[in-house]
Amino acid sequence: MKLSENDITPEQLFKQRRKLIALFGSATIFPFLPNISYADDLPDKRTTLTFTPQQQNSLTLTPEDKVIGYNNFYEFGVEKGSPAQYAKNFKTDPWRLEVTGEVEKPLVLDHNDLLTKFALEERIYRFRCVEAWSMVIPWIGFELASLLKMAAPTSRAKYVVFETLYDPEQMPGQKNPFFGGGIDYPYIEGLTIEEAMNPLALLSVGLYGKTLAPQNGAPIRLVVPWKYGFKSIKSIVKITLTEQPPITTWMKLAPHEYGFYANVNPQVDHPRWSQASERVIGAGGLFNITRQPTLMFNGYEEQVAHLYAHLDLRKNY
Ligand SMILES: Nc1nc2c(c(=O)[nH]1)N[C@H]1C(S)=C(S)[C@@H](COP(=O)(O)O)O[C@H]1N2
Ligand SMILES: [Mo]
Repeated sequence: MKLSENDITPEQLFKQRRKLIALFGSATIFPFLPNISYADDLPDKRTTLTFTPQQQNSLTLTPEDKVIGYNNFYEFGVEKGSPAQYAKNFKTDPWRLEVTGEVEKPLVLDHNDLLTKFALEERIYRFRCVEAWSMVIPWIGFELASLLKMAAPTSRAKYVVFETLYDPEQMPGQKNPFFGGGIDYPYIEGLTIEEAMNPLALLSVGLYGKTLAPQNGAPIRLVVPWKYGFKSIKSIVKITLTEQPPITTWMKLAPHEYGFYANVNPQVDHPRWSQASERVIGAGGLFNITRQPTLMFNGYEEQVAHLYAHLDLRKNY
């Protein structure tokens, strides 16, 4: 993964400038511009969701235009602005999500099921990318455990494996290995069954009150707030319960840099950079350089530390 110190891409800056130029009729009065929403440049197919809102907590939400404009979704290119641009026409309805493997009751959900089969609730979570930046996102979704229980895991189910859609015609990064960051697609992620059953593990179908934009992983993606962002796999088509551990995408690409667990841990650095602190996206004004200390398990230690009590987190990174 690339580590970028720039929150705003030249293309985004260009769009912001273009807007103000249109507004004020001069290119010279704003040589450099602060963060201004450009999200309304995008055709927007998102619809409003009905959900139980979360009680206000002390976290400051990342502005919506950052959440939908600064993305990692390598199927649509490796630059932070690429997913919003290249996923614009990504077809997410109809959709088919299959739950299979070590389950008593395999099941298939269609697009409508994703939004109606489970009561939707809001979860305001910290989100920490392994590249050392962070956001706070008001997700909407339901607990992964609810879906897994519906499928009735067998006693042999030890892992839960997730797979993103494979469709090179729609995903330019799958068609062209240079555009897609050299990843062997489809994108695969996994959790232990204990992790998957933890109440914090969320299947998200929306954020900021609306269905997901394609660049955020529409129509359904995983959110595991105590782990690095790459575990939170997008646009899921298949969930397989297995006895054996999966070989996940980033592990396969660079095993000494990205492990299976990928728990947020300020004490275990990435081989190429420190994980002790993080850049807060959307904060810090003009140059967006606000940093804050990274928290153990991204601030969710109380809820998840017991899952790893017997593990050496330096070895099991
Ligand atoms: N299929 C797929 N899922 C993915 C990725 C990806 O490239 N492909 N990137 C991951 C990474 S590295 C991060 S940080 C998050 C970003 O989620 P966001 O763009 O919604 O903030 O998605 C994760 N899920
Ligand atoms: Mo990430």
